[in-house]
Amino acid sequence: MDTTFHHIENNDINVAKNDLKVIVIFPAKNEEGTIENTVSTASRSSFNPEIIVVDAYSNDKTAELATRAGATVIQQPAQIFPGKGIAMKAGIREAIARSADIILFLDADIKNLSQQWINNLVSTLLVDNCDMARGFYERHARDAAVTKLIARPMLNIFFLELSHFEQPLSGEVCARRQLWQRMLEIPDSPNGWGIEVWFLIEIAMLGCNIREVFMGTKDYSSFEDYREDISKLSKMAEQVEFTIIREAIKYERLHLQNNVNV
Ligand SMILES: Nc1nc2c(ncn2[C@@H]2O[C@H](COP(=O)(O)OP(=O)(O)O)[C@@H](O)[C@H]2O)c(=O)[nH]1
Ligand SMILES: [Mg+2]
Repeated sequence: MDTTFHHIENNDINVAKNDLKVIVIFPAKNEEGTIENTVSTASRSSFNPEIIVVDAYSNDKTAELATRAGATVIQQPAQIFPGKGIAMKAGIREAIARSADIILFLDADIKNLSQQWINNLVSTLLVDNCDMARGFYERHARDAAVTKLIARPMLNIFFLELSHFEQPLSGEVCARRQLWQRMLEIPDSPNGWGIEVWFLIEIAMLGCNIREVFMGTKDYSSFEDYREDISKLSKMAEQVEFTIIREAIKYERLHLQNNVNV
């Protein structure tokens, strides 16, 4: 067996553990049921990360429980909802101010988060020497409707080179500070649900090397909110769709619609 890979991996990870500052950011809106566990699980991962929770003025105990679990809690800077984009950008600014080398986002509503997720994403960035590592999952047949019916089909039309991504809307994404800093400099980034696919497209258009990492199954509470009523996803669908159209205009991909038989 060739052990070179493992040798390099261990060296890199040891260097990372000692020298690199990893910051994990959780955008969170009313996640009192899961936030304590997600924050404490993440903080126990091998890279000793600092944890930032960007709270959406939750009216439950999210902020209190996150603080108790050891996170720094900041409020997202504007009371605009859905505000996942605002929250992610504010989290990046805060992590840069705290001299993060690597910034990793995780959704706060994951019930089965394990330290391995954080370890896998950060190690992929270091060992594979890629620019972004993204989590992907085995999803329930009725889960991920916006991914399956909006994001992937639209990327397939306008950004064919991104059509292999299983989870273009993954909330579990990891990159170095410099790449996130670059994202903050690009104008007109989305404030809501468009942010994830916007980051993916912008980072890909920079020519970056993006890896998807398999995380197993994801058990999370937002699925319970919409599994009985899929119309709860319509705002997200609208924002993701509009973001991809705007990016298609920006990157002059609109003519590709002619390739679609309707
Ligand atoms: N700060 C902030 N976090 C949000 C907002 N909306 C959702 N979140 C958080 O973003 C993550 C993903 O949201 P979720 O509703 O689970 O989306 P889904 O998993 O894609 O259906 C969760 O941790 C939410 O608590 C918001 O407006 N502001
Ligand atoms: Mg969720």
